[in-house]
Amino acid sequence: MDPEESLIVLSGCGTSGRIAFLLVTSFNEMVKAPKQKQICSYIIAGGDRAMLTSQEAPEDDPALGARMLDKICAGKKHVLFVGISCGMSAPFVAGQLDFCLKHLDVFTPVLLGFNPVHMARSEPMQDCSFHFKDVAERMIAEQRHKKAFVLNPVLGAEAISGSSRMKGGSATKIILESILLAGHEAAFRGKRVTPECISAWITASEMVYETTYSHSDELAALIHQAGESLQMKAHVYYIGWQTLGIIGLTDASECVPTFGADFDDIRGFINNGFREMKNKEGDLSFLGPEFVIGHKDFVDTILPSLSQNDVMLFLFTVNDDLHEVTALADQVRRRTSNLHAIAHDLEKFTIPVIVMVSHLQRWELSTKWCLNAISTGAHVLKGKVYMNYMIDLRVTNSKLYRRAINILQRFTGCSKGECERALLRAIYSTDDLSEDMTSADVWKHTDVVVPTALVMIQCGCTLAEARHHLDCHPVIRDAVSACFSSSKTKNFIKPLDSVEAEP
Ligand code: F1P
Repeated sequence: MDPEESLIVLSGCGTSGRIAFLLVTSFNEMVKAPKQKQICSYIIAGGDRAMLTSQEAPEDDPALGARMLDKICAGKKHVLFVGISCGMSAPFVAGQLDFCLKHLDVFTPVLLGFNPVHMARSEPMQDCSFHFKDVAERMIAEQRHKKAFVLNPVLGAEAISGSSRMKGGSATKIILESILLAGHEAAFRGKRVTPECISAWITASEMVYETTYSHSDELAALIHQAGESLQMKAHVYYIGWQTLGIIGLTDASECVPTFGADFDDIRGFINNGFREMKNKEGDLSFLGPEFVIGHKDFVDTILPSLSQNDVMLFLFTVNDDLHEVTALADQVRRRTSNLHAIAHDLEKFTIPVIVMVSHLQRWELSTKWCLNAISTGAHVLKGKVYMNYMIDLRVTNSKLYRRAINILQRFTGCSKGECERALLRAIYSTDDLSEDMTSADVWKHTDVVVPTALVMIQCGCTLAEARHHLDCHPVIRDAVSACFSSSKTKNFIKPLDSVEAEP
């Protein structure tokens, strides 16, 4: 493969884009040769800032996806494009696949998702004559001629979890890593890659899974600690090294749109900050506090005010500079004893005869699973989840808007129209919706709109009453539960001036 003429591009939105970035970074590191152009590149909707903050509006724009792909492939003769959309739904990715299908002389498109094609999203897309399902079906048609490929094992828990960060990120990583590593073995080491090699990698991931969850007692203790911290309005800090630092940053940043968390409830830091990330756009720290990510930044800005209630979690492996790890741990210990570590060593993962698989990739996967469990469990303990639904999600694009309406319908049994109206009332902060308050511009909203709408519908109350009810119950789950139990008697919300504060 000549990097002057050829390129592999992995692209996705949100979690899928972050996994694309992680895979590309590791792969380029593995194959890097002096003065050689990189073989692999990533695209994330919203650009590099989307790696640390949720930038979900660009996901809705198929033309933007196509333009970004066209730009990074300029001058290339052969491009393997992998569009990742776990729910087979992101318009940004659909636009890219459509672009590839129109230029099959250059592009070999691959769609990776975890839905059957007949369940791909069929909602109209912004300024576009086709929808995601159309594109997926065209991909299937081209697959017959081996011009395109659809990888869609049906697994994961999007429908249950309401969030793709726990749905497809790990499977995306396992599948694409296997493909990239197989390609590497074949192209650079002259090895014959058999289906057995590939399934050995999948089996290896299963063993990582078993090893990780064999520590469920320790994990439960960490979840408990992190939950207590969040309930006390304290913080959880992940201090990671190398790609484990990226895993920490990713997990932390996803708590904001998934659980309605503040950006500093759970925060990640990585050694050497953006230099270690090696992202295309370089140092983004000028964008604001969410983008301040180096260990040194942690020491300068957080450590001086660290309290015993904050949980510190170090993420490292035997390959990291253990003197550096110890030195930082000593500094932290002077302020708190609430210090924990997920540390990987070789003994723990002795998986026989799988040549293709590097230890680091297994450690990344294991760390991802641990952190997903810790941050999710902590938010459950904080009351951000009601009957397994992450109801305090941010409504920041069309998919999440639909998801919010579905959640409202599920809990209230009301019609789609009623639920949409309540959501719009919460979004526009009004009880009187005007004709032109369509859904066109609603995604920018970030307040607790779903719980507010839920309370309004269930209790037949005004916006102000619903907000007051939520203010009286700082724990979202309690607010919603109270609403459901009291609404059996309907008028549970007293007039505003007679409501007493919660004890
Ligand atoms: C992409 C994504 C998710 C995010 C949210 C919005 O999903 O950005 O990562 O959590 O659900 O969509 P997908 O295209 O991979 O299904």
